[in-house]
Amino acid sequence: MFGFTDETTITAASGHGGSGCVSFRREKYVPRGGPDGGDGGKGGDVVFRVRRNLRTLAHLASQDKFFAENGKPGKGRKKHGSDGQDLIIDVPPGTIIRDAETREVLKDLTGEEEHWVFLEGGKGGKGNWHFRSATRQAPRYAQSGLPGVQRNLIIELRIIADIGFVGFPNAGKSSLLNLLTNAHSKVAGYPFTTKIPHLGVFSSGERLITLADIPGIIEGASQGAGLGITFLKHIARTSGIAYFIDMGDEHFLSAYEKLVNELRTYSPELARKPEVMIASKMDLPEAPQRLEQLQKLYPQKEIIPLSVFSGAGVQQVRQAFMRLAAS
Ligand SMILES: Nc1nc2c(ncn2[C@@H]2O[C@H](COP(=O)(O)OP(=O)(O)OP(=O)(O)O)[C@@H](O)[C@H]2O)c(=O)[nH]1
Ligand SMILES: [Mg+2]
Repeated sequence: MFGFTDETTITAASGHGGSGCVSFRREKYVPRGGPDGGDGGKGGDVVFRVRRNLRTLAHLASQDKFFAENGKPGKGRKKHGSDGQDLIIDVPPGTIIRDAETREVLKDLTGEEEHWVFLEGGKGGKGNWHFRSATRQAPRYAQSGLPGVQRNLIIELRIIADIGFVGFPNAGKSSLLNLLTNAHSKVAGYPFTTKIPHLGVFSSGERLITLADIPGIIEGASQGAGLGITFLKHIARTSGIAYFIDMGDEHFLSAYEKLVNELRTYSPELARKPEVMIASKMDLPEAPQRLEQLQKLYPQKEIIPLSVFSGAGVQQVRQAFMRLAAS
């Protein structure tokens, strides 16, 4: 999907335990030595590890089997077989692990550097020397290792950001993201320039504020029009929404209502989030008079006039984002 992988299906399995060994001591001058078969090693675990520097699941898309190593069998002279290596799957923050059949959420990995042991490897079997007794001095028996566990999983990414950008295509979302943050989201004077979500971060004192720029939304997006609603899930976990109203667009008065409607159809909760309206491209000649009309229509709403070109309003936008992020 446009080079942005936000869902992939995998099979994960922990390693089997190595089997215990049946062996007897063989030494010169000791013709019938006692049992000395060592234990099998433990199978490797399957571990999920959250990595901050990852932003997508693309690194998992080309592989569908993630199997940890099996434990090695025990050896003579009571030697343990070595444990199987763990299999570590790195994922970005915001990754949700689901059962592939039921879609049940098994884990929501939101934390940074979180380390979650998902499937434990099978225990190694005991070697035959454990089974010696007064009545049985030469046990020809050892335990086999316990099997590992296999699961089919859906790995899903729902980006975690403070503010989600919502607007029609071409409204100036990416331009603002690039201005406020270190991001390089492509900007161009045609619709649907942005095809995949982009994240950017700016700092306000101690706090880092993450902005999510998603592809433009059009009327009917919730029914699949344009790039559809595939990307709305990436702003589901934000503190607030910034609605961009393009003051160069003659339909500026109906834009907000249409955008909220699409969000509401997708998720009522999303449409109820704390919000700010950004009147973009205020440097255009027709903009000041249009802004008055917009303010008249929504007297109770906070509308911030912004021009990325002149820099007017940038400070107010930044402050509004900080406030929303804290809400
Ligand atoms: N006059 C004016 N034009 C602007 C301003 N901000 C952005 N633009 C222009 O508007 C066009 C679209 O900008 P983008 O930032 O790509 O818009 P977008 O909302 O990210 O668009 P999509 O990715 O297609 O949804 C570009 O030609 C920008 O140069 C502004 O403050 N004033
Ligand atoms: Mg864009």
